Amino acid sequence: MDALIFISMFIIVLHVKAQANTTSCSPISCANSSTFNIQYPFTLHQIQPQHCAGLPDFVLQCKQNMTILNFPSYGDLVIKSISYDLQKLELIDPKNCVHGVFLNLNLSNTPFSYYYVLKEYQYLNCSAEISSFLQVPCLSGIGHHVYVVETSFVVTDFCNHIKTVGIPFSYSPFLSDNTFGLGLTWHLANSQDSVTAKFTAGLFEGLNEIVDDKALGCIILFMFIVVMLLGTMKL
Ligand SMILES: *[C@@H]1O[C@H](CO)[C@@H](O)[C@H](O)[C@H]1NC(C)=O
Ligand SMILES: *[C@@H]1O[C@H](CO)[C@@H](O)[C@H](O)[C@H]1NC(C)=O
Ligand SMILES: *[C@@H]1O[C@H](CO)[C@@H](O)[C@H](O)[C@H]1NC(C)=O
Ligand SMILES: *[C@@H]1O[C@H](CO)[C@@H](O)[C@H](O)[C@H]1NC(C)=O
Ligand SMILES: CC(=O)N[C@H]1CO[C@H](CO)[C@@H](O)[C@@H]1O
Repeated sequence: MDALIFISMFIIVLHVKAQANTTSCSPISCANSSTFNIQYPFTLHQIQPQHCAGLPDFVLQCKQNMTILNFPSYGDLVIKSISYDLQKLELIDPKNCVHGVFLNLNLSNTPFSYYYVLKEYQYLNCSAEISSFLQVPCLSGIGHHVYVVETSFVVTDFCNHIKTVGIPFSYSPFLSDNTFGLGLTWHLANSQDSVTAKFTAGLFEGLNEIVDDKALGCIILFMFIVVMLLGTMKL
């Protein structure tokens, strides 16, 4: 019974502490001009206090006032907007090569997927130009020409098939516009998508903090002694 009282008081203290600290977890952004806030499940690397728990796959960075999401399979992408209602991210490729993103970005071990419906296309690397298609300028160079063609296209002798990938929207030359189609959505595991998960995350952060929080340690020790004393007085 006394243990129960002690544990309840302990949890109440933690809860109060966690709540006191939520003020410093208010949404923030990388630039004053930014039109969106960074909030759960996203979190800002090294800027927000540690206890402002986001999820590991959702850690963003600020670089030159830009909000950056890094993908190991591709590198940095710039976030243009986040819609928390639609669970939609609009991204821009800082290398200005959206086809490089479609070709290399591997979302399979991430909580992200393309927001738009995908259609498969093949990427070809050709040693000569194909006059009937527009090459992808950012992937082509002297002596090699990269094309995005329908999967039904029969690969000619002077072309290598690089990869067949699903890309958002129907292919059009306008895709060389680096903002087009780079929309992602995210999926949380059920356990991450609840108020309890957020509270539990906060609680664990709280527990970590207690280790270096002498004042709180004293309060808990005091509570413990009081509970013990109450216990002995009853005897
Ligand atoms: C953003 O605005 C706040 C006050 O409005 C100011 O204190 C801060 O320095 C600004 N930050 C930048 C990066 O301009
Ligand atoms: C970031 O924004 C602030 C004002 O909002 C500006 O003074 C500063 O030059 C910007 N930095 C970069 C790297 O663009
Ligand atoms: C993406 O990565 C996973 C493993 O991380 C791999 O199994 C899969 O083949 C990759 N997909 C592509 C299209 O490279
Ligand atoms: C296309 O081929 C050239 C040379 O054959 C190579 O340097 C280049 O990296 C290839 N591009 C892609 C996207 O595979
Ligand atoms: C009011 C309060 O408890 N603030 C604390 C929030 O957390 C930081 C550590 O991340 C403490 O330093 C503050 O004292």
